[in-house]
Parts: sequence; C-alpha cells; structure tokens
Amino acid sequence: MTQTVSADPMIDLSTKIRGGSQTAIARGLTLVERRSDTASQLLAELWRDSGGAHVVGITGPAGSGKSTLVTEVAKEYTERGDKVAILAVDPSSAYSGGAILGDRIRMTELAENRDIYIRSMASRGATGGLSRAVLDGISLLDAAGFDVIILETVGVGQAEVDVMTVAHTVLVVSVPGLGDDIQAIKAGLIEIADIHVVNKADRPGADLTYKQLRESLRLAHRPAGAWDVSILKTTAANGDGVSELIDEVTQHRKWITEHGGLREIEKRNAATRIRWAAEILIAERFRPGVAAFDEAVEALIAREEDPRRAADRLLQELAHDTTDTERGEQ
Ligand SMILES: Nc1nc2c(ncn2[C@@H]2O[C@H](COP(=O)(O)OP(=O)(O)OP(=O)(O)O)[C@@H](O)[C@H]2O)c(=O)[nH]1
Ligand SMILES: [Mg+2]
Repeated sequence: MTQTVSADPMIDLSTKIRGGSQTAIARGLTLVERRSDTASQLLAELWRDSGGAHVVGITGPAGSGKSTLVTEVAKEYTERGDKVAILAVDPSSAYSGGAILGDRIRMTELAENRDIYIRSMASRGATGGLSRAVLDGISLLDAAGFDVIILETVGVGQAEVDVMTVAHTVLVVSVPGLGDDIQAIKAGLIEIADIHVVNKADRPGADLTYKQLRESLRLAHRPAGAWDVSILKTTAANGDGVSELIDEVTQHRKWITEHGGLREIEKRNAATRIRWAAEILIAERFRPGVAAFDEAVEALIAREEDPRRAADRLLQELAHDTTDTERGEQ
C-alpha cells in the first residue's frame, strides 16, 4: 500500500523521498523543521521504511574542526559504498551565521557527490522543538535510504548533549591548545562520548591532549561490561586518521548491536516518539473551541466535575474518536 502513488500530496512526496529525490528530501525536511501538520502525515507514511541507518553524533568546541572532519568522514563512507546524510544542527541561533557560512563552503565541496546530502537545521526557539525536528529529520533521512546519518552540533552545552542522545555513536572532538584543561571535560561531554577524537593532530600539544583524555577516562567510573571508550587522533585537514575513525565507529555499532545498546537507544527514541504524538493529539483536542473541552471547563467551574475526572473522560472520548477515524480511513 505504501508504494502506490496517489492523489494525496503527502503520499506522493513520501514516495519521492523513499526514492531518494534530493528535492523531495529538502521539501520534507522544511516541513519537519516548521513542525507543520503535514509533517506528521509525511512521517507517518515514512515510518515503516526508517530504522536502518546508523546515526553518528559529533560535537565539540567551536572551531575544533567538526565540519572539516564530518566532510572527510562522509567522503570516506561514500568510497566504501555508503550513502551519507549530514544534519548540521545549531541549537543556539546566536552562532548560526558562522555555521551557515561554514556549511556553504562545505556544500560547494560536496555538491558533486550524489551520495552525500547536507542540510542545516537551526533552532526555532525551544530546545524541545529542535530535538523533535532533529529526530523527525533523522527518520525522514533514514527512510530516504541513507546508510549513515551524521548529526553535527555547534558548540558545547546542554542543548548539544540533549541532541546527542538520539545518536547511536557519539564522537566528541577535542583539539590541542585550547587551554590547560580539555574543553570536553569542562563541558561535561566526557560522559556522552563513545569515541573521543583529538583533531588537529598535526598541531603541537596533540599528544598532551591525548594523554589528558586517557587519564580522565581512566579515572571515570565505567560500569562493568560497558563499551571501552576509545581515543583517536585525526588531522581532518588532510584526512589522516579518518579511515581508522570510521573503522572504530563500525566497531562501536557492532558492539552496541550485540550488547543491547542499540535496542536501548531505539526503545528510548520510540518512547519519546509516542509521547510526542500523544501530546499533539491532546493539544489538538484539549483546547477552547472544542465542544467537549468547553463543556468540561464549565462543569469544572460549576464544581460538577473535578479536573482529574474531566481529563480522564476527555481522554476516553479522544480514544473513541481516534479509533473511529482510523477505521474510516481503511
Ligand atoms: N591544522 C589543522 N587545522 C584544521 C584541522 N581540521 C580543521 N582545521 C581548521 O580549523 C578551522 C575550523 O574548522 P571547522 O571544520 O570549521 O570547525 P568546526 O568545529 O566545524 O567549527 P564551528 O562550526 O564554528 O564550531 C578551519 O580553519 C579548518 O581548516 C586539522 O586537522 N588541522
Ligand atoms: Mg562547523
């Protein structure tokens, strides 16, 4: 049924996205970013076809070479036969100018490569809103057939940590010479890394940064049987270490697949999706102007009903409505 082309524009768009059309993907991501109603319909169409991609998150301080590294990583993946999507996320609109500039340069470099798709997503206010757009964006790109989706965030802060929770493998980039301490440790990023990358390994001090990271990992409490967090050196500027980094990401993917970690992330993401979908359903019905809701408001004021009972009753009515709608559609 999902394969049929119909008059429904969302089914039509989802078919094109599944076929890998870059124009359709861009349109879909714009809908997702705007969080429009049509985006939910589109994602419903695509849901069954998503779930196969490996999501790699990459974060680290500004200027550490994330974009350069991601570009090299993406190119190397395509040489290995994989299709790669890059989602550059900017949780803080204050930095978006720089990110957009960097991405323009990169987009030009990668424009020739049909196996790489690149897109920026900026914050539209609420952090929660951004996480949602990111998760939906990932599902869309996944359904579009990308094998690897790289999620890149600018800067180091709580918003980056939040965004990274959706990734299967998290890379944290450090660079030599940013001070006595490693930025990642200061920013509390050490806990979220599956793989540490010391980029700009061509610069003096790379060995010291490496040793500091190794020491902090040694001191960190690691639960028994947990993934052995690795530290790799790269020089994104010339591609050194990129191949080894991809091997390590592949190794991590294999490890979490075998040890239940992947399933844990999938469970967490699925739970989030259901809660979000429920929130949308409720927000649509639990608002002034919806007859049943207005009646409940009056009943509460008249002390004929208590809030909990009213909410319960409205939820049950909502459940009946939804079931009816679904039957009607089939
Ligand atoms: N020497 C050296 N310079 C590098 C390396 N990787 C990146 N750079 C340079 O570092 C600068 C910043 O690189 P970006 O890739 O834009 O860094 P970023 O982390 O994406 O920066 P933001 O998006 O602003 O956070 C650029 O001038 C790069 O050319 C490297 O391995 N060695
Ligand atoms: Mg960048």
